[in-house]
Amino acid sequence: MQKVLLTGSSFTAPKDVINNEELVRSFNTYVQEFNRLNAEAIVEGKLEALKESSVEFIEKASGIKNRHVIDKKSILDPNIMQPILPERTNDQISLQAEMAVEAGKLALARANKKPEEVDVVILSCSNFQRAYPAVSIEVQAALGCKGFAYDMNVACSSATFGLQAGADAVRSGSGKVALVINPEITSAHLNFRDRDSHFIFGDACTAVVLETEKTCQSSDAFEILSTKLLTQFSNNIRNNFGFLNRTSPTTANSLDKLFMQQGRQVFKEVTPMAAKFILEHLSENHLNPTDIRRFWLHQANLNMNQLIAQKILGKNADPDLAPTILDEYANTASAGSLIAFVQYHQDFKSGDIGLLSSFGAGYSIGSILLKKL
Ligand code: CO8
Repeated sequence: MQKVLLTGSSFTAPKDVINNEELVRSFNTYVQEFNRLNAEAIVEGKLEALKESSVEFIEKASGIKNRHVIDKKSILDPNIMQPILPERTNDQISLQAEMAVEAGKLALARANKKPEEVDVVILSCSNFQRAYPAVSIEVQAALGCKGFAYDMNVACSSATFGLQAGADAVRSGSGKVALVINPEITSAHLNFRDRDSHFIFGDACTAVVLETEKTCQSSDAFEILSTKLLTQFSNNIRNNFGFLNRTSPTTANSLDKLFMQQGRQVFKEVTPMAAKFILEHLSENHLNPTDIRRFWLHQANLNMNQLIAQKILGKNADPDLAPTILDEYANTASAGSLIAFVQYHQDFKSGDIGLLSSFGAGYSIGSILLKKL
């Protein structure tokens, strides 16, 4: 079997940063105004008063301190509380494609590859900005790549599932060089008026280049030793946005068309599932947890990652073994574990093995074993 290599990786994030203090200040201004305007109904028991958010809760419950977003100003405006991203004309590059092109170029440069050497482009993320033509085909054209392109979505596991799809394409020979990109505009599908989740997400984009040894010109390559994926249906993380919404006008804009989750339930169910899955993957590859130099885990919640690492290793993991990036970038959906990889792999020596893992909506779990060449 052909060895498939990961030969370049990158991530980009918008310059705008919102810290917890700014986010909570805006949220609490909205809450106070809502309660003031509805004071009578609240006193009469017809309406429940909204509760304020707190920086302490956010940091303790999630580990998140900052998030990067495309439009800070509108998100923080208590009268708007969402990004405002004006629609572009059809002859302009679309926002999501623009994001993907930037990260894609960076990953290609690191892999020492020209865009015309790429013949598979996969855009894999939690939300696509339109139904068709596939955003990936726009990216393929903007970069000048050859071959074919397609979009795929497995929510927070989109990067690991995309990686397997790209690796399979290269291994089978349906393409020679694959570029897998994860442009996550999470802020557009987040309900910034929801106290339980307003702090969770940030925008970012990651990209990787996959190819065989025959074409590799990278000095920073990893062999993809093995990939393993799992899905199991759950409604606990759900977003009902879709093309049928307009056919049900009374519910077309209801809150379930944004991100919704039973966060506590997700935490309880996904943590043991992910730990068991990773242990199975290691065992199938005759590896012990102690053989792994670093775990680049999905970045949704710091406590969750610490518990998963503890279940895998039987002890707490230090930041060198399981690094965290969600303090700065929050949950960037599928991009999270790859941001951790991009930031924390330069110290790997030849032969070192790392494990990249995602978990989230679906439920979906992905685990990728990477060995430094
Ligand atoms: N400020 C102050 N207090 C709060 C706040 C707040 N903002 N929010 C809740 N509280 C209170 C609650 O009211 C509750 O109070 P009480 O005990 O009096 O009832 C208390 O704090 C505890 O609330 P929770 O039980 O909800 O808090 P948790 O400790 O469970 O923490 C988390 C909440 C952080 C959400 C946590 O449950 C978590 O991280 N769970 C895992 C979530 C996860 O991994 N989800 C994956 C989703 S991502 C994914 O799959 C991709 C989807 C696609 C993305 C699309 C873009 C948007």
